Amino acid sequence: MKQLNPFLEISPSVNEALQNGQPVVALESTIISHGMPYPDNVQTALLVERTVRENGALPATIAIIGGKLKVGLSESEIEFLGKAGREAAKVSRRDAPFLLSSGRPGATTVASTMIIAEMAGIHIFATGGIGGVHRGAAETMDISADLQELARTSVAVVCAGAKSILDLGLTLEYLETHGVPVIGYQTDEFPAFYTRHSGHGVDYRLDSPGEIAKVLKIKWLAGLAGGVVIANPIPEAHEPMAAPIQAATEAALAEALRHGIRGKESTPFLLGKIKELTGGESLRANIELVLNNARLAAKLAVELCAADQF
Ligand code: PSU
Ligand code: MN
Repeated sequence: MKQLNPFLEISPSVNEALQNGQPVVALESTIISHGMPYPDNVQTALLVERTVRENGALPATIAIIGGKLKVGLSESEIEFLGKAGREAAKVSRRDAPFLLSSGRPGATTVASTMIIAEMAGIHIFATGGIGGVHRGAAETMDISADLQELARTSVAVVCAGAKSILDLGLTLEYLETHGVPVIGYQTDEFPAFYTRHSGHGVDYRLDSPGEIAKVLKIKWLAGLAGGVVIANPIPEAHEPMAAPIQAATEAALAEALRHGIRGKESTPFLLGKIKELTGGESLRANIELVLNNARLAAKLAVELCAADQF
């Protein structure tokens, strides 16, 4: 039934795992093309895949290539997207049909990765940070389509919270309005991506993958469709000093304003600037937190499969 969508192309190994009810973790590709520089992006993407495997699940990196919604990329496809960088399109829900039509390569954001994961029957997804309500959104209306997708698509997104380029308070309000639960993994606080603390609370704190899997299972069995945010703070050992990150964030925001950067360019521009301003420090943290999310997502996928008996 999954194969009825003529645009969906699931790799043989991912397809076999899904048919056999084995744990699979979805991974996005905008983080590869637009989120990190080459070649760190490719090395990280492959290391994330390996980390998922080492923790008992099969990775399925998602992108739009050759007019197909691809679930499970080969190493050479990951290399291709990493080299393409911003030459690849950044694809959210609205963009997907145009990439399918033109056949051009597209890297999927959290929103479009969720859509394609759900089509394939994958319910756990690991990334770095989700998009959110941008600062000044009352004027600009810049609210990531990721939030709307979380409202409607039944995929749990494991992330390190969201970056403070965003208005984290408004992001949490938006999620509340749209009925998206925010679970803190071993934390009471919503993490701010590079840093463990934001001053904002989570809705529910759960301390083990098993407890989280149980809630996910029950939510979807009970007919409550929609996504879940699982906020997993960067490990203390890899957390950079807050002050330089904060200073770089403010400087990046000011520069974006000066250059009139907006729309889909906004997030990649800010990420690139912060990286530049903090040197290797923010990139190192970024890689560590993604690996940490891949570990938790794999464990969750394992528990979710095990939870099938109830
Ligand atoms: N936040 C990050 N790193 C990222 C992104 C967000 O810390 O790479 C990417 C993700 O793919 C996310 C997208 O889905 O940016 C959000 O973009 P926008 O704000 O334009 O919706
Ligand atoms: Mn936006």
